[in-house]
Amino acid sequence: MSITWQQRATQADWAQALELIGSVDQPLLLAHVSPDGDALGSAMAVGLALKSLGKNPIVSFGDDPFVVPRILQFLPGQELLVAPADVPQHTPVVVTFDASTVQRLGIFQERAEQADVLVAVDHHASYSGFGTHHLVEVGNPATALLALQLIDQLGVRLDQAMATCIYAGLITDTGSFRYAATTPYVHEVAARLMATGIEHDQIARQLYDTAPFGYVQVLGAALNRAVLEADSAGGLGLVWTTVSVADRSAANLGIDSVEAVIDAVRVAQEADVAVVLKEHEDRTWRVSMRSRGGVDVAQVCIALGGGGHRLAAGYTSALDPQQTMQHIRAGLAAATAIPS
Ligand SMILES: [Mn+2]
Repeated sequence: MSITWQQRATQADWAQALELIGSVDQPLLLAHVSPDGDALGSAMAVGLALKSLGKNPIVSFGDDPFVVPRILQFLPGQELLVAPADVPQHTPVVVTFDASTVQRLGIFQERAEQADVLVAVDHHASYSGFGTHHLVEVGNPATALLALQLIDQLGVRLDQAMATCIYAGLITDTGSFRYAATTPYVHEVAARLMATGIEHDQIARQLYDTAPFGYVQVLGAALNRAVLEADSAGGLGLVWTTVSVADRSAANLGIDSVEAVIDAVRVAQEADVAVVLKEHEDRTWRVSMRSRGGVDVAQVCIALGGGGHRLAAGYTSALDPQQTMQHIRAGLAAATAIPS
């Protein structure tokens, strides 16, 4: 069973959120753990906008150790980042970006649960409803588009730095304008962002086309041991592989550096569903799941404690890869079963 957030942010929701964010000098802007371009780009863009209004926003995310993923270190606004341990004890207004559940805030979870004002900005079908205020639009292609709306409503003139952050979010969540989420509006926004003078080619290169040689080797090993199960997922097919801590440590790669392995695995045309299990240093496995459209993988991942979108979802498994794959096969079989 999937949970769907039914409300769409109203004009009153926007007005109230703007007033609350505008009422403090130091709003705390949080991306989800292991932030991607959409989460950190959104938080950073809004941070830069608030900074331009003379405020002192803090941008953070609940990872320990606190390391900005390599591919996002080029984003403007890094000076706004504060490690969780150094974030002031009391920040009356917290805004979260691209987090569908409070668990996705990592070590900020408790603080978020206790916040007097927590504005959640999100677009996931699996958004849980957490927070005191919600700027949530399920089906919106990217949280970055909601962040842009926030910047516009704050009355801030969009500059190149903010536009770079928004663009990073937009291409992350639309697969560089390839996914079904890419609407005419997405292209209109992209044109507006480009008109600020952003270096869109460099942004794409940083996000997708730059990695240490060690990554090439880890990718090769992961692809080499990929398994195709044509009968899984109700006969729609499953392709899966693993990336262990041992793989990564040999190449000195953080877990954020192997996010793109799934994009190479999912090209196998015999499989509707692609899965990559990535071992974390804490010995749990981060599961990434993609579908070509035959299976709602958000439903499968939500049932296993995670979240995401219909065609891209994930969860964390405490089991070993063999047991994890058994659960995934069962989940996929249930998701593709034809009701009798
Ligand atoms: Mn997103």
